[in-house]
Amino acid sequence: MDNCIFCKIVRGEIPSTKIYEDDNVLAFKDLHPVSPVHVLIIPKIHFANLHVMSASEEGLKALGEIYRALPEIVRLVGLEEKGFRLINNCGASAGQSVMHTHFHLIGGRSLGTRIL
Ligand code: DGP
Repeated sequence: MDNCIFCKIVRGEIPSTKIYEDDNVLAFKDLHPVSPVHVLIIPKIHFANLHVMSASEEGLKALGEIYRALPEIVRLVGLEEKGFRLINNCGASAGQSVMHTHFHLIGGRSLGTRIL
């Protein structure tokens, strides 16, 4: 996708602080962190959101690749013992501002028991 910010990050056209990369998955630091650890995990293939992604075999495969990479990403950011929150905002009214599926990996401080 030519004008997608995260596709540009995948292609190296916009700089990012990479945490993890493999053939299918990229993890990089969020530009506006809300916690000491705030990493975005994305599929390299463009899917507009999680709902769209989950509706195709290609998307389900890409989701599997993200979950396959998750333990290593968590290890790299030092959250294995501390724990973390994994968030996906799906759609504009859920707060999704970049229309390329991404998961927020958040941790490094107490996040409390409430989701909102
Ligand atoms: P969401 O609201 O769920 O769509 O989250 C989008 C996140 O993407 C938001 O926390 C800020 C982050 N972000 C937006 N543009 C860039 C960028 O160019 N680089 C990086 N590293 N993060 C970005």
